[in-house]
Amino acid sequence: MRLALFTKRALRRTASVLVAVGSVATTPATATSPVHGQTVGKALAQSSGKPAAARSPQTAASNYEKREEVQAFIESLVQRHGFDPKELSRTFAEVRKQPDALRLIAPPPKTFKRSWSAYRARFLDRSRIDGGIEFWSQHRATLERAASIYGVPPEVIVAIIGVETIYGRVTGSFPTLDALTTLAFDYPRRAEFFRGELESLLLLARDRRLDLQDTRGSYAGAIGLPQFMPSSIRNYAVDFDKDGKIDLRNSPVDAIGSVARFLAEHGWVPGGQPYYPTRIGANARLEPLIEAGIEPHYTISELSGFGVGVIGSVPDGTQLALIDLPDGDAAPTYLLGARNFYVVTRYNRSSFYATAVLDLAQELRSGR
Ligand SMILES: [Ca+2]
Repeated sequence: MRLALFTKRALRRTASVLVAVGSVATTPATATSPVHGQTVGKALAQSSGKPAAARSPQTAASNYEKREEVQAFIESLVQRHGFDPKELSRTFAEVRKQPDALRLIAPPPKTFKRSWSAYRARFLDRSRIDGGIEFWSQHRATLERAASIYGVPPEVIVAIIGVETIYGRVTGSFPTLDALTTLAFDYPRRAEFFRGELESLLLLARDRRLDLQDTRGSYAGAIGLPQFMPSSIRNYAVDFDKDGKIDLRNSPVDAIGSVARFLAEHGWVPGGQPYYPTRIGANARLEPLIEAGIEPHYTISELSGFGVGVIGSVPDGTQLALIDLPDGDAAPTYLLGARNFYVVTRYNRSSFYATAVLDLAQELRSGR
């Protein structure tokens, strides 16, 4: 499917264009509050290679600055952060609404059945495995430095960057300011979240001289190799190549350090096994465990009271959660998630996502 979404500005500034929109069938659309990785799967919609001239440019600005709620937002930024109101009005006057961002973020129909096996096949493919092994050897020293500082193993850092953007190959071509403004003011369901991210983007532009006109990424505002949202850039990104600026779009070294720091700050336990295979008894009571959520709170002996066991052994005192991975009409897959599984879900709040990242990490480690 071709997308006709190009503004003059977009045509001028980029040779990369939106091309085909892949199936969204396996995306973690039920994620409640994605921090990153909103692009997973859907990011594949954005690749490069077709001439921009083939698009119909949308020339008119969308007059966001005239809308009451945008004026209130500007006023609030002026009050709380001392922005110049005229400058912000000028910024919003340039914004072009992104209808494709609204289309891509829409949840799937209620009848849609999520499929773990389809999702897994998509992210554990040859290009991600081979690309990951190559990325790992290219950046071995950096990955080892990140592992020693933050305690996160190289394969997990590489796998996240692989699932997010195929090692930087697909980082998105939506103008970030336009995408976030569209979602902040034309997608009521998540308005609060996206207004927060828009605020973070404007603060990054002002305080760290991020070029708003030049910043592109996913339809949901995620940026660079690791697809960090603006608030995550402000809170967790690091200048890991020490060139004086944080650049997640062009510096794989900054991306590696930033992913490792993100996981460390969210409680990554060095050396901790992220999940364990489980044995489900014939009379197991799974519903209460699924209801309890994915944050690990049960010991293995508590789980056995529900008819749920582990295959192999688990260190004493390990807290676990039952993770269910629905698979269309087939039987779901279950596993027992420990702390590090939960930490990966802070990157993208989806058990499909976390399991794919961790399984890809395992493939990379054994494939080296
Ligand atoms: Ca840097």
